[in-house]
Order: sequence, then C-alpha cells, then structure tokens
Amino acid sequence: MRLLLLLFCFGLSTLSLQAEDGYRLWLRYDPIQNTALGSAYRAQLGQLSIGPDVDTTQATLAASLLELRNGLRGLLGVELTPARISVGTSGAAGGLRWKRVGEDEVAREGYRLRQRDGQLELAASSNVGFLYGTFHLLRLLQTEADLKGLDLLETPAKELRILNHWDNLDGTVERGYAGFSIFNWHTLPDVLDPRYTDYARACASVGINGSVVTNVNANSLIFREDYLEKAAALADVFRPYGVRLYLTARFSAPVELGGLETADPLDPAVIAWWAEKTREIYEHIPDFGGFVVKANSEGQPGPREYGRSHAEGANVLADALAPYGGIVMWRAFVYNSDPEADRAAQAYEEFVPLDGKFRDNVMVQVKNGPIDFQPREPFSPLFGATPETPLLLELQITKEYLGQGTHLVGLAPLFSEVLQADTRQNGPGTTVASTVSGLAGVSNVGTARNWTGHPFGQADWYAFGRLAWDPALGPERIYDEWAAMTYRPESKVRSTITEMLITSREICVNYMTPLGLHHLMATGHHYGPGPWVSDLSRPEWNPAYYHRADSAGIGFDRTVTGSNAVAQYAPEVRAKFADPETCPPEYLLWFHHLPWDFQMDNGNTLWEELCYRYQAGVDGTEWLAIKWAALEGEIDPERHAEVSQYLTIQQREAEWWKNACLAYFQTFAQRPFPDGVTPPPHDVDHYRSLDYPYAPGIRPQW
Ligand code: BDP
Repeated sequence: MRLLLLLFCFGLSTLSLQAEDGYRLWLRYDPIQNTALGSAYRAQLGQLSIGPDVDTTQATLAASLLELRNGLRGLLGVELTPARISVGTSGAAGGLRWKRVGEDEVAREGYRLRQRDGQLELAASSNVGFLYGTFHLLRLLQTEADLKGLDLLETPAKELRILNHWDNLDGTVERGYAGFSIFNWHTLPDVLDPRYTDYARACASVGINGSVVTNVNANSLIFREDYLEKAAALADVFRPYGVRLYLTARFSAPVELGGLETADPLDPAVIAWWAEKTREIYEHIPDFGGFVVKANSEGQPGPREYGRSHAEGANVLADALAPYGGIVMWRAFVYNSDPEADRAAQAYEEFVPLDGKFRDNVMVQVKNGPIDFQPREPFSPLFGATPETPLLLELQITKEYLGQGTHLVGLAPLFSEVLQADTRQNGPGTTVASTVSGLAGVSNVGTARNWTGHPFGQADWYAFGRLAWDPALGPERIYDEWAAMTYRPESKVRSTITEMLITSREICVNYMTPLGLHHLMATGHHYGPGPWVSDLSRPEWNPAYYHRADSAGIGFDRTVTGSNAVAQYAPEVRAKFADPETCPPEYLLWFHHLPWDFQMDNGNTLWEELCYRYQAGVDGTEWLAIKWAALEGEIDPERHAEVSQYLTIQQREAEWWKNACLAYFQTFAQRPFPDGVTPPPHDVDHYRSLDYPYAPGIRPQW
C-alpha cells in the first residue's frame, strides 16, 4: 500500500513537473476548456485544403503544416490525417484553406486571414507568410477569440526584427540571467539540440526574423572555418522558420585571424581580407544576414585607431557584403572618457556628422536612450536626426538594469514608450517607430529549462517580437495574449497578469531611479544600488557623475547652463525638456540639477517627492505579491510557487534600493523623511559595505 502511494505521488509529481516547467513558452497548445468554443473551432478547422501553388514539401511550408497539426491536435483534439487534407483543389466547403496570392494582395512576410465562402482562408505571397499566419491562427484559438467574421490583413511594419545574443564562444552569456548560451559550439554541427528548433519556432511565432548568435564584444574565432561550419548548422535549423543568421564582426579580425599587420579599413590587404572572408561565409551560409559591429566602444577595436571614421570602418564591411545582399549593423554605442564631455551627447556628436557617408547597406544601431538601457531614459536624440542613414532601434530584453533575473518587470511599456515618443524631427508625429528600419533586441534566453530564468522574462521576448512586427500594438493587448497563452485564457488570470506586467515597470523605476535619475547601480555586475560610487577610473562609469547630488540639490544639468545636451532634440522637444516647469517629472533630474526644495506640481518639494516615489516603488512590490497570491489555485502550483519566490526577492531588493539610495541622498539633502515614508533602518555606510560575490556574471573571489 505504501509502495502504491509512493508510486502514485511520484507519478503525479513527475507528471506535473513535465507539464509546467515553462519550456513550452506561449506555445503550449493544451486542450481548450471552453466547450462551446472548442466545438465551434472543431467545426471550422476539421479539414484543410491546400491551394495549387502551396508545396508542403518546401521546408517552411512543412514547418507550418507541422505546427498547425500539433496545435490543432493539442488544442482541439483534431487530427489532420491525410484524409482530412486535400491538396491542389479549393476543397470542400468549410474547413481551412491555404491560398497563394501575389504580393500586390498580401505583402511579403504578411498574410490575410478571413472567412470566405464558408471557409477560413489563410492567404500569403511568401512561404513564411503561411508560417506567420498559422501562428496567428493558433494564437486566436489559444486566446479564445471568435473566428466569426474574421477578416484581417497583417504586414510587418519593420523589415528587420532581430534578436542580439550577447553569447560568448565559451558558453557564457554577457548580462545573461538564464544560465548559459543555448548555442553549444562544442557539439555543433553534429548535435542539433531540439532547443534550436524550438527557439526558431518561438521566434517565428512572434515574427522575429533574425538572430545574431554572438556577443557584440566579439571574438574573431567565429570566422574560422570550423566555427563557420557550426554557425551554418544553426542557420540550417533556423531557415525553415524564416530566421536569418547574423554574426558579430570584431574589427581587428584581419589581424587576429588573418595575420595582417593592420586592420586599417582603407588598407587594400584589409579590404581584400574582408571580401574573401565574406565570400567564405556565404559559401557556408548562402542567406547569411550580415554583421553587427561594436567598434571603438568600451575597449573594442575600431577604425578610430587608424584615424578613420565610423563610416569608413562600416563601409569596408558593407562593400564585402553588398554582392550577397548582406547588411552591416554598426552600433552607435560609443563614448569616451573625457571628463568634460557629457556621455549622453556623444553618440549624436559622433554620428550626425557622418549622415550620408555610409553605404546603402549600413544601418546604424542606436540604443533606445542616450546612455545605456536604464529603467527610464528619454529617447535618443539620434532618432530622426540622420535622414540619409537608416537606423535600427536597439532594446535590451535581458534586464541588466531592471532587476536582472529576479524581478518581475514587464518591459513592453518601456519599449512602447520609446517607440511612440514623438521626436518632432520631421514635424509632429515623427515617432521613433516611424524613423527606424527595424528593431534589435538583446536577448534574455539561456539554458534555463524555462528559457528566461524568471518565468515572466518570457513575456519580454514575446513583447519584443510583437512590437517589432507592429509597434502600434498596445502593451495591454500583448500581455493579455501572453498571459492567456502562457497561463490560462480565463479572465481573472489574464487580467491580473496583464495588470501586474503593465504596472511593474513604473514600480521598478520608482524603487531604482525615480524622477529621471539614472545609472545608480553597483559597479561591474550592476546588481543592486551603488549611488555613492565616485572613484572609478573613467568618470562616466561613476553613479556620482550622473546624479550630481550635493548640498544644493540633485540632477544632471543638460540645459544651456550645463552640458546643453538637450539642444540635440528638435526645437519643440528641446523647449519642453529644457524648462523644469514643463519637463515631464519622469525626466526632471535627467535634464536638470534642482534644489532639494524645488516645488513639484503636486505641492511636494523635490526631496519629499523623491522619498515618496521610492516608497511607492517598495509598496508596489507588495501590491505585486498580493495580486499574485490571489491567483493561487487559478494556475498550476509549480509556476505559482516559483513566481511567488521571486516576488519575495523583489520585495526585499526594492527595499534595499530605496533604503540605500535614500540614506545616501539624505546625507546631502539633510532633511527629514516625510510622513508615510519608512526611514532606512541603517546609515549609508552599512549599504556601502555590502558585497555580493554571487551576483550574476562575476567570479566570486576572496
Ligand atoms: C552595457 C553592458 C555591457 C555591454 C554594453 C554594450 O553592461 O556588458 O557590452 O552595454 O551594449 O550596458 O555594448
């Protein structure tokens, strides 16, 4: 009897572990519980007719069919047996029909899903359009949408929708909080881990069509023949899913790998080396996408070492790629350590004068804000400022500065805030989204069984893809989809999770860097607060360089009385940001150094407002925990318990941030904490003395 009981328990626990470990992401395809809807779907989707020009032996179409079959089997118990599929005819009335149309009707990569003559018709002009349309249809079922009267036409707003992996060849991931790299350079090309396919499926399901598999802090070895064979094996797995492979190029590769004496981009031998290397890459990967380059930035080699400009550097790679249709994504993330310079102004100063000097196949990749992926930054003034140079918007999906692997923080509001920001560079309505040719997202994927470590990290991968496809999508809609698919489509579950994700970004801003503060994190690992740090060799690596707190006040003066970086914005935007009375409070201390008693619109002094915001951040994490607790029993216990544990860490760390920052800033403000704000239990020396040898990404040392 005891044995039976044991077996029973064991059976149950393995079953549930297998069921809900997060591996399946938002593509779970569990049976639809709503019986009425389930039968309506079954009535509609029990048959498939495949039009004459749709050859399902082609890899992308075969992948689409496989996905459809798996999806329908899981969600509806419908088995699309050969008898239920008719090929080359318009098929019987009812059912689903795949129809090839011209690009005049449906754009490349796009698709149309509509009810027509009693059939649900999926029309596309490209193979990948059928794949994207299939994922959309499955999403409709997973989110329990009504298929009646369905009529939608989808076209991706941006051609380039790319993940950037900061994955190193040794398997570590820079700023990765979900384990090691999923790309196993040791066992490739022989071992094709099914994860590679599932990764490509997940990307395709949200329209991501490119993957840069190596770190921007690049290693030239990736261009050696044996590595290229490995990369080619990955590209082969990705190809059916419409995901192109890209690599990062180390500017000094001609020296390190090619044995040349220089990497000067104007040297004929260097030009020839890049041309030959690129030819070799295309031999292995015929649809290779191109290079991402981090040059003359944080110690990376670049053209400036040879007195050449970024354009001269980018163009030599662009010329090598041009015959094959490849592109260069040249990063604008450059800054030097001139103590007089404002780091926020440097990318603009460097790149605007180069507008018009890049080859057509160069895109400049610009981080969303002028500094570095902070919890909140104003949009980079480069957006819209280079009419002749296409730009890519770079977002960070991995949460280096927003709680890393342990905080629940939904990034869609951050992504959307920058996409919708009106640069005014070309009159009103020149949003960042309208100025860019594509989006690059620094991936948060790793070997963690659930891919992203924190279970809610998946939502950011999902949101990035959805917004790259359609920047106008509202974050609520995106999270509602994600919650319904990843957890349950029941209304309390999806609305609670959506509300948590939407609200969490502002909560995080409040407990870390409210009112436009930025770069307050600890050094190196960037885990936790370090506002007191002021002794690093490079001035712009010190938090004190950014907050500039003193007895008179706090904040970085970027107006005409300070660095005047605000002048880089279009006149209307500049005017708004430059005046503390009109500057939105969320950017106040980004642009202004203000007295502690500065009067906020709501009647609080700046010091009081700062304290209240930190407190609101901490209170917000308690609210998150309460919201989540109310879902107990509504979702599977495994993931419920896991998220609860992370929320406990988040509450503790939010308090740590608030206490450390307020204890520190009070040493300058010399004012009491207002009512309603819990004073820090320790003085600043205590917070300063803490160290975290186990923080992600560092080697613990005595
Ligand atoms: C910073 C990261 C660093 C990256 C750098 C970059 O701390 O690890 O290499 O961005 O984007 O935020 O190149």
